[in-house]
Amino acid sequence: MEQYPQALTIAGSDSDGSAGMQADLHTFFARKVYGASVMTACVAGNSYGIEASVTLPTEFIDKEFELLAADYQIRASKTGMLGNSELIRTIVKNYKLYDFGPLVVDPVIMTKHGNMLIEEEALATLKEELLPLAFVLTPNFYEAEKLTGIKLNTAKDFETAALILQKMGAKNVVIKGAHQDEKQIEVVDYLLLATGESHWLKAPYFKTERINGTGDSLSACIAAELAKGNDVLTAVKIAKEFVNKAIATELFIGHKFGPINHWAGSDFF
Ligand code: PXL
Repeated sequence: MEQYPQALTIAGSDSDGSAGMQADLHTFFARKVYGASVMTACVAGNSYGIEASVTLPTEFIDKEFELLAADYQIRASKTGMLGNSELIRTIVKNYKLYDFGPLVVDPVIMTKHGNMLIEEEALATLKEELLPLAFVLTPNFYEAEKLTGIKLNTAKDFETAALILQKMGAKNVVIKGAHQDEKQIEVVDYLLLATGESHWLKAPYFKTERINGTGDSLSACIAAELAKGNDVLTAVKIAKEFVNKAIATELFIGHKFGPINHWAGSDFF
């Protein structure tokens, strides 16, 4: 194995550095993995919200893939913001063309501020064309409801939703639990492995508004750990611990929904 394995984020740029591609690259760096990036879109925002976004031309995205494939040895990849059906199809086409390792799909739908990062019409393309390529799929509670069409109220609902997502083609599924209120003492995620084995993964709940980029960082950390050759269960457990540390060690940058602290999760195995 290389000194620093290479991983790829296929995502949108977030100008304040807290989420999207920047959160992925912070995560790769913190976990000692070299990060390459295929940019799909750019958003202009800060810790109060997002005010504008653009998508990049698909021919440009093709070039990003082509040049990386000609030179780098990507061991694992992840997707973040995908914007619309045309972008999703471009990514699917390129991902099938080259060997960029196992793919972690974070089906990003909405930001913490409530901005949509994907057009409603593109959800069907995401489900039908990208989801079957997912080695690991990491929807949050809301995204899992949107993708499966079922309400997640009980533990049984999580199990049913994960099975539906596996039937759609995702090999391993992590559904991230809801963050409810200040009485909540733990956050519980559900992992269904390709083998059928399942795990409830618990972590202490930490009340803070500095939570931008948590989902991006979790999926990036899973990709980083897969790039090192770890199995899915190990990768997901490390990613949860990484994000918990990054949330619990607050970083005071920006005034509202600020970034998590990627440095805090860089110093364990
Ligand atoms: O955290 C979701 C996310 C993903 N990608 C981009 C973002 C955000 C949230 O702000 O800006 C580019």
